Amino acid sequence: MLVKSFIALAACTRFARAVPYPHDSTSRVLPRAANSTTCPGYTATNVDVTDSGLTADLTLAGTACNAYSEDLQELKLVVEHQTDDRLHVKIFDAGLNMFQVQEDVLPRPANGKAASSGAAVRFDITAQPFGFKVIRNSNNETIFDTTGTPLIFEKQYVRLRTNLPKDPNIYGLGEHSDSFRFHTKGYRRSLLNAESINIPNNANLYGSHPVYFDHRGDKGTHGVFMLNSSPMNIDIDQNDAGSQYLEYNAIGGIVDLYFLAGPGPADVSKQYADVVGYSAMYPYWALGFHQCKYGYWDVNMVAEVVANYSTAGIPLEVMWTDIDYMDARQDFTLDPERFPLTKMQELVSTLHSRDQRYVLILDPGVHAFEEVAAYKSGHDLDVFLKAADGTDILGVQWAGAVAWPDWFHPNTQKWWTDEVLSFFDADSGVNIDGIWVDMNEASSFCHDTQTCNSRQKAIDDGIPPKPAFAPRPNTGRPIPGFPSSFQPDSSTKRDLEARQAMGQMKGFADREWFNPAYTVSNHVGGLSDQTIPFNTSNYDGTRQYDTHNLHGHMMALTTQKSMSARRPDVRPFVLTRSTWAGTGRKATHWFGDNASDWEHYRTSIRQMLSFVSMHQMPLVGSDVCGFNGNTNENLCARWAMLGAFQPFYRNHAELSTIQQEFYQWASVAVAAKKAIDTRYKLLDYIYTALYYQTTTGAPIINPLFFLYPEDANTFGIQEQWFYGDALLISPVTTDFSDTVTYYLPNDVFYNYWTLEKVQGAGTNVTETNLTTSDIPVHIRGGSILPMRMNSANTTKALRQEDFSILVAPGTDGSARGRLYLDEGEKIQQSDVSEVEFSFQNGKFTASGSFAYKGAVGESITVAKVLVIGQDKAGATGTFDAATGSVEVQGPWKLDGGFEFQL
Ligand code: MIG
Repeated sequence: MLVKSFIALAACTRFARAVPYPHDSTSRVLPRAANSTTCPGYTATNVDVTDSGLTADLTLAGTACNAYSEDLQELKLVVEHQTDDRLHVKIFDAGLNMFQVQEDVLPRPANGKAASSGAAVRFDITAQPFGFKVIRNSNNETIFDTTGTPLIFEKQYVRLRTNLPKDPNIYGLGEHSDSFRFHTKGYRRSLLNAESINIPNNANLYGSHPVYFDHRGDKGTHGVFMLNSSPMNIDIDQNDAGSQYLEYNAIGGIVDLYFLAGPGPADVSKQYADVVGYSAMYPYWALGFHQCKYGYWDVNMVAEVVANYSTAGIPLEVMWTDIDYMDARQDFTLDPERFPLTKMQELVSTLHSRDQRYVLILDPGVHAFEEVAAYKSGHDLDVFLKAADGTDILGVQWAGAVAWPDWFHPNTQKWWTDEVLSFFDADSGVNIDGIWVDMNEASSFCHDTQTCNSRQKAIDDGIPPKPAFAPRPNTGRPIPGFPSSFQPDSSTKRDLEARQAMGQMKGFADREWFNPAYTVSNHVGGLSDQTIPFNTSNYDGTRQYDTHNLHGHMMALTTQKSMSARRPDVRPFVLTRSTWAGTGRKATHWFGDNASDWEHYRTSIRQMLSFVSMHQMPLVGSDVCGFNGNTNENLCARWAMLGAFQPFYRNHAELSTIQQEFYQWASVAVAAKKAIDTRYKLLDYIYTALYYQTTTGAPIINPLFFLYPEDANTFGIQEQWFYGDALLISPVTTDFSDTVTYYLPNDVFYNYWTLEKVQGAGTNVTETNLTTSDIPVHIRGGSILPMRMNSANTTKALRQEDFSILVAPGTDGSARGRLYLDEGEKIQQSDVSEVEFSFQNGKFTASGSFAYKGAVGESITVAKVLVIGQDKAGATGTFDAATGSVEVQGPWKLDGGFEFQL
């Protein structure tokens, strides 16, 4: 036990060293290839215009420049007005050799074949040199323009540049820790999923989301999604003449663009969801408060934390355990001394009896030794990534030398599900409620993947070796680095499939896998450092070179299905570190290993804004109070408040830090109680917002410009946000400060805490004397908030509380809101309610559908309606001059509509 702790500490010290993270302000000179300036571009011929798009052939227009590899001679262009608001532009090689993202990864949206004549945008082609513009029809605004810079389309390099207007407002392109709105000079976003200790600025982080939002105020907002998973640099810069551009530089894949016409920011969110998928709906309990720490040494300590929360009177909904529970950090095992099965079962049944939940972690790497059961079963089903000689590709994770699941192998789902089913069996295993998948970039402790000997590295790290399997016989994989004709002679089905797959969008077989001439900036080192080697073939004939960024996404999707197999009726809860476009369909995400400091407290806001509103991942958040390094009372109290207004609310810390549960400091406990109390009273409001994000794409977190798209002052705001669309959150954002200066748009607001009416003037407002349990929250005029009368210890108990409806009239005296009610956990909801509240000319109305009747003990009763912003009593209700509100007493049961005139 001691030995294990020591290893862990040693390993973590190595990772947790203080890394300075410069502020994201300096612009760099982005490297360019000298010979890319001489590239000939393409000529479009056979342009065939149809009612809803066009097709054309593109031919290299001169001598190949071979800037970074061979120019491809013949390309195809397909342009489709898939809907009135979505234009699809695809440029790919006529030979179909370049990699295209598999349908399993991202099922393509249907082409609705909208008529070009009615579409929001038009496509203007220039044949020679080939280029195109996308123009918004309503105002002739050019939203994308590749003319003037030749397309480069090479085996290992694809470049496409669009001209942009001056000072563009560009956002998205996660995952990053940079400013929410991007710098426009010398700014690079690198999309290459990687281990990212202390989430550095100006760097590639854990996930890749190649979509950006371009907001042009009253000229509209549009989105551009590049459906390409290859590592890429996206450069936002100005040329020597000062003209602004955005440029894709990918090391593979094709140009596969979806233009989302908006015209409002939330319209783009919806249109993006139409392409990558709408978020899954999550259980009601997932919105509760979560506690985790790396370094809860044994099951007793875990139980103690749960007990301490209850003693402190701080509601804890979900308890987590990190890799500590595993036997020598191996997936699907329990440490027999520290986390024995019987005790784990007691822990879980106790949690469940108290209506609390439990989540455990899994890593992708499986300890590659014969006596490791999950390795043996995976080996039997042949699910691990293999080298050409049939041996496992190894890496090093916490367990030691690990084999990597091939998420593209047809047996992998079954194997993983079987492991999940048996290990987490409700009776004979650990009956968890959710799974957390980590390290799935994939992150390997081997630095140089070409030279590192994983088994030796594990030994060097102090992890005892176990006897290995003999290598498997060659199963006929394509051999990386050789032409596709040079393949092992084998008659296995697998080989046939792999060979048939060659030349069908699987990527060229003969490429420079490790050091291509054009490379993508990677903060951990070379292109393929600290991960699975890029020359590794997947079962379907694709390579890690192209699918690296999909590893975490595929692990999350696979795990979600496994969770579904355990409890087929309920919504699975999977938290994943690595993500790609559309991961939100199935999983939630946290922003990884931040540091316990103010910079990362602020960063959490920017990351949330991008992920929720632009990447369709609503249930996200940062490690509250910070992960690496010791937090402190002031920061942790403020973060407890901050996190309560972010979607996923989990306190988590690293192994070597002090404990930072909210009960550790008196002021933090006070803040946390208030934060959770407030969050829970608003839980149905945010659950409703979540439901609508899953059905309409409208984000549950709104950047200010989403609601005030014509107010230029809002475009760069990154330390305030709307929780839902009605609550403006403006936290203190600096160390030991009791003051915050925030922006109030020109609109009616109400102080959430005092109900006082505040007329925003499109100016900054300063609030002082804010204790660590104070956070400025304003209700946006025009909103109706469904709230619970009281908070509770668990979300289950919360559902027994009556509702209280808060009406906050806007400038014109009216307001609207909604309430979605369902059973909270089931996938198939037979009876749901969608209640619409409105307030107009003094008349309050609740209408809509009312099928949800509530489980035994639950309340669906509205006890009262409070109308704020009033200066006198009405015919109904009681006027309170101090708060300027009229309270109208119910009760009204939400099994039907009701109304009253104030
Ligand atoms: O190398 O499982 O981001 O949340 O506590 C560190 C241990 C591995 C990284 C995750 C972090 C987790 C930790 N993991």
